[in-house]
Amino acid sequence: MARKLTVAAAQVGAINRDTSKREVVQRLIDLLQQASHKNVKLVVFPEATLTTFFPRHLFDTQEELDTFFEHGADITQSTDVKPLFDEARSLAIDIVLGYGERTPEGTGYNTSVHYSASRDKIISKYRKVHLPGTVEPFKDPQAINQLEKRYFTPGNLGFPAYRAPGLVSDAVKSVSAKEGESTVGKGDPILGMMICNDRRWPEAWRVYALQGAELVMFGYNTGANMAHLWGSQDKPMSPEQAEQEALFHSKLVQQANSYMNACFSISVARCGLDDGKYDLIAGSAIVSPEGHVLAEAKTKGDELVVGEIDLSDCRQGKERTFDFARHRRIETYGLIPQQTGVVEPDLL
Ligand code: CDT
Repeated sequence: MARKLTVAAAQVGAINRDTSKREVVQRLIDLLQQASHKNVKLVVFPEATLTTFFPRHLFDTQEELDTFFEHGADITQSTDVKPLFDEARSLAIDIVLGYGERTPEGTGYNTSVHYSASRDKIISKYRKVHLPGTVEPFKDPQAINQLEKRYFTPGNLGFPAYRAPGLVSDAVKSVSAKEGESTVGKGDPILGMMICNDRRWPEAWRVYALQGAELVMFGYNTGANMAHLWGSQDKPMSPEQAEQEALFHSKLVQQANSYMNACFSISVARCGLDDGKYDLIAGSAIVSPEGHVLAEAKTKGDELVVGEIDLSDCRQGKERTFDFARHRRIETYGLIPQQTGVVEPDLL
């Protein structure tokens, strides 16, 4: 049974430190309008879409830092961002949006939400689990900081897969399911969100796959030349080589994990040269459950990457090579939830 859906990665190019949220939101609305002309039903925006990637900066005041976050319990009502949700509703397009979330209690999270146009509300929220970087800035003034561990708390919502209504036709619902007949692979799409660095961690993908995820979506801000974090200062690379390497790893983890978890994935970059000096990779892509790139960005700026996917293509992997119920051997995986760091065998 085909379960077809047209999706898009809405890649967003350079955003400077002083670019206003209102200006960014207008660019996102332009991308949404392009999506509407291509019959797209689901658009994924990047990590921390609304501002420059602020964790690279150390701020003098909490007040200034707070301007980069969204405050309040419901982002759909946030003054600067509401026009985006209004546009999504009127175009009948679901959106996934990353942003800095400041909770009413004052905790900062790197967050992503799925807004369902048919329900006119947020149907799922994800908070980034794997925060990269450091708490303190690097001593080297030339280094580009990544202060996510300073500004955000690790996500406390786990990796919650969810079903999104209104995206595929003829989805079997709990009320319409026939008694005794399997509903596996016939319901509304099963989705999961991650954010940037999470994509490099197979545990995150596997937890979604264990919930039957058919499409994993994530935005990213990945430095094109982050020698202090990647460690490439030990093996000097030209800026061009460093960018190619960062792009290679980004595609590698997306293609490999899509294949190993038999799911589609959409990756979407915040990219380009922020403030004329902070370079972020592009490379937004839609990848199939067999690990093939179906569509990818051609530029390093605002660009809509569109693909038609058929969620029934996940069945091949989920029912054969990666039929977890038949082939996983959980009696041998005990270390995974027991141990964080590496413990090597005793020396000989
Ligand atoms: N934004 C984000 O998570 N960026 C990270 C940088 C990692 S630096 C080791 C990424 O995984 O792309």
